[in-house]
Amino acid sequence: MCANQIQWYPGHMAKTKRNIEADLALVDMLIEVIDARIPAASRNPDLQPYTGKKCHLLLLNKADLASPRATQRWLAYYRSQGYIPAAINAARKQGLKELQTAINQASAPLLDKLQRRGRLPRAVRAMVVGIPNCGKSTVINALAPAASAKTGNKPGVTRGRQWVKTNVGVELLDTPGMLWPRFANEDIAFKLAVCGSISDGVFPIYSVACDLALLLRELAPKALAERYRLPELAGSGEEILIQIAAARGMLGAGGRVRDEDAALLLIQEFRSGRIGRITLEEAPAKVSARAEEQP
Ligand SMILES: Nc1nc2c(ncn2[C@@H]2O[C@H](COP(=O)(O)OP(=O)(O)OP(=O)(O)O)[C@@H](O)[C@H]2O)c(=O)[nH]1
Ligand SMILES: [Mg+2]
Repeated sequence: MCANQIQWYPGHMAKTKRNIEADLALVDMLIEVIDARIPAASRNPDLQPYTGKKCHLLLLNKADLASPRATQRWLAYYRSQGYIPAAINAARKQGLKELQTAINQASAPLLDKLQRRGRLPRAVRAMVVGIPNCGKSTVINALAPAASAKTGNKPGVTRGRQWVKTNVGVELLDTPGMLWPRFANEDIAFKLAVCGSISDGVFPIYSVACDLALLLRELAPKALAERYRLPELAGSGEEILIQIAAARGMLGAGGRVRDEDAALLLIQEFRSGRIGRITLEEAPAKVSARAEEQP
């Protein structure tokens, strides 16, 4: 497998990083949008230095594509780590009440401080940051009175910064998606690729799809078998792709099975949730029961 060859850090991301660092002085709060299917791999290590310095809200977006139970465990885990987390489906505007509660909780200390100093309450300013294509602009539009931020189903849609006013007491700064120069391991690169945060042209689609087939067989064998009517799930990733191609009638010249088409299909259908609601990584096990009970 050559997912370890995936390293994608286009020049504009270094600029995004510089802008984010400069703009941090202007905001009260960081809203870090992560992908609920990969709540660890979608966290940018370059943002770690700011954790604790600003109110830091962790938003598990695309929760509609993730396993609800796994999402609950991730929320409990991040709560136990001192974050204010919330899970939402920004595209359908679901979970906005929870998000509002999280924003209120995160901004309460700031508003208290203003009041103590005799200042008038003002809108809280938050910077929305995260990896490409995780739904930052969609989150902003879900909170704004009208769709203000450009969105699109590929990484790199937002190019510049943009302030958007909302009617929930917060002003949001949209930022371009940001990755980091070197992924710690190939597993992270693989997960970012299958969830759509790395441009399709930059990673080896076939080998990533083979790995995805194996991972789905491990995590959601029933959903995988049912989606493609696969009689058995034995064999390598390549063999599963061949079975998918055959089941879908993907045949080329001379009756050759077009497993490269199956590779693309598998990735696209995973991304759109057609195979099922699947979280690719589990929350660390050590979560106190108390944290899990909290709303
Ligand atoms: N299923 C699902 N799709 C979502 C959700 N939120 C956003 N999307 C989709 O994800 C894609 C990316 O959304 P954007 O809001 O453009 O993502 P972004 O993080 O701003 O992307 P960049 O600006 O490219 O970094 C779009 O096709 C959205 O419709 C969600 O909660 N669920
Ligand atoms: Mg955007």
